[in-house]
Amino acid sequence: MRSNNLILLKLGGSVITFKNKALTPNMEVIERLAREISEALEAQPFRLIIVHGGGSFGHPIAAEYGIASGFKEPTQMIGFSKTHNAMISLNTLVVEALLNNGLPAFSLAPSSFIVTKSGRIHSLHMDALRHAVELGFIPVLYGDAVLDYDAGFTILSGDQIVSKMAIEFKANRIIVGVDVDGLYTADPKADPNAQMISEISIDDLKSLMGRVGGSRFIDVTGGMMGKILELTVPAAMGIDVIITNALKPNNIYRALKGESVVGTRIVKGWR
Ligand code: IP8
Repeated sequence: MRSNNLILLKLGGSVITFKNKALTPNMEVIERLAREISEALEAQPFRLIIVHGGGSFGHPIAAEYGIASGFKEPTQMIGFSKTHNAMISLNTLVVEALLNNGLPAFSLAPSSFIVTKSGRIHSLHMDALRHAVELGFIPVLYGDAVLDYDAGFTILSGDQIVSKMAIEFKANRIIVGVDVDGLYTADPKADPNAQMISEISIDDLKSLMGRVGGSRFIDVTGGMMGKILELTVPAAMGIDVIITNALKPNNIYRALKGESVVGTRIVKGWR
């Protein structure tokens, strides 16, 4: 039963930053997306949790210090803190853009309420987040450097957070904003014959898995493949999942309003 009318919106790091330029936000896109979110909420109220990725803020620093593969030596600790801090900087830009559009955006650091075990969310304290959503805030979370029971620390992807939150809240819909039109039969940036898939079942997704490819730029959490893997769990529970190009104006606005957009829907059914 879904009565909370909640949408999980993931804004990919490749959308809100220039992935090939260290620590460079794409302010034009961040501001446009904030406007689209505000206009969609004005047209039709719904509850919303936003989760954004790391792009050129989180990933290069995490890679430099080997944060995703866990604690090996004390020299990494400064890298853990720098990664987390870079994510706070990016998060501040996203939150500010939302605030400037009159939206009650509320930043919550995943590393302060989540501890992972071997990279998977293990201990999760949802009280503040639940309360914030109930009151009508728009929590803005992000992929983060987190503490891990087995590895000491690791990188928790925004995609794992989105999936987990969608399951916890029994969300109506997950919208994943990326820098391509949707899922392709091969990596569209490398293969000109790659074809966009508008709807795919979980079973077909699994067979496609090996062909989708990672990311051209440093992506310590697995690029498009990692994203898909995470999304199969909520999709299997019947949560609507749509992957669309957030670099193209109005896709996020339309998807938030439940209108059809160019993109890939992941459906529960088997063919
Ligand atoms: O970009 C990872 O989140 P993602 C964030 O959603 C960091 O995979 C800190 C690298």
